[in-house]
Amino acid sequence: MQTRVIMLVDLDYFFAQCEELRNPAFKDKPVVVGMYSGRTEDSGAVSTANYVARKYGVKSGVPLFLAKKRLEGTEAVFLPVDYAFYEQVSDKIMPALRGFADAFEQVGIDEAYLDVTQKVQGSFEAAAVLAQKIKGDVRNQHGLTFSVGVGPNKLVAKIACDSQKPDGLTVVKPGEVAFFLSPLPVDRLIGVGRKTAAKMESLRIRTIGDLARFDVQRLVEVFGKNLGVYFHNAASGVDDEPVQEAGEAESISRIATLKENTRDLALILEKTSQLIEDVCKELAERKLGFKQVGIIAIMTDLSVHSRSQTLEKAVSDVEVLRETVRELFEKFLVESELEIRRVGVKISHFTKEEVEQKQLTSFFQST
Ligand code: TTP
Ligand code: MG
Repeated sequence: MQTRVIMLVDLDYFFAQCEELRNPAFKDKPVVVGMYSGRTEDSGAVSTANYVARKYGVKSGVPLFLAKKRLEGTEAVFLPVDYAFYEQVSDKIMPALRGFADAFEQVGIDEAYLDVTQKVQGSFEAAAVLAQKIKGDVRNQHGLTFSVGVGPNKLVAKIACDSQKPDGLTVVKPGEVAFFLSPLPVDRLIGVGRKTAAKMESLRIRTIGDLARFDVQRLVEVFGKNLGVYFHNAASGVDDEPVQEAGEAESISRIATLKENTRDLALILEKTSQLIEDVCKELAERKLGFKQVGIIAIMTDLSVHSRSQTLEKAVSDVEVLRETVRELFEKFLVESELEIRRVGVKISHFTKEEVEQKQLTSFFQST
């Protein structure tokens, strides 16, 4: 199974770039988009600033009065946030990006992950070419620039993107991940904020490489099991989160790591039965029926596989779910060779009516 090719696209100085878009005369001037709190004329903070302004030390979070001071004597333009307009721009760009991906996940007004594995047939060279093409298209058709990171997973793609801005293109191939990550400061990892970084510093962990080499057991002692293991994996560039389509928000799913890597159906079903309980709890709370059942298998090489089955009619029955998950895994084990590391269960294609009907039936049965 081939490794994944994931892109993270992050539009450059987004709010300020949108302002330049509708007013090209701003382009060479410092542009500051501010969130004015309204107490005094200058109270509030910078939402974002273009790269001309950033040269003066003006960026997100800087108090507006300070930004004004730093930009004194320049032709700086200060503007209030016009979120509705930025959303309109975003709503044009995102569908354009989506067209280039096998799977697409928007993660903010100006950011999206693209899984392009199939599109580039697993080739990072082809992905670099594709990224250039997308850049050209978005520039020509929409007049905007973005930075893009390409990596074998979301974590690496994100850090790659942040490493070269604006208008950057950074490709990190699977074999280059350790080399790329290890010199970077630990706070470049999602989840390592100021406090955590300080704690790590006291353990002499400064770079991502330090963190990757640090004894996992001790990390678990200091940060707890979940975080400790997460930090260890993240520092090693390991991340198997799939790029999740927004439409799939209309689904309920749970993923968990198996106690050991395995191909043993009984062990797999033991884990999925816990997941199914969770899924059904949420299903009951939302009073839904489902018509499609899916399974997710993440293998030891971190490749992600999914299989699904559409039912003849919508149900809300836990036994049907159990049985379908069993069948799907039975089939999947025949088709796959590697051991499985994580498993997931997903239901979708919801209906409200079925449940209402069922509730009626059970009402009559119980009276
Ligand atoms: P970012 O993508 O973090 O920043 P950016 O697009 O302005 O700059 P970059 O070139 O580094 O990508 O955030 C997207 C938008 O979110 C940004 O344009 C404005 C808004 N934002 C805030 O309002 N406050 C903040 O503190 C940050 C970080 C962003
Ligand atoms: Mg941005």
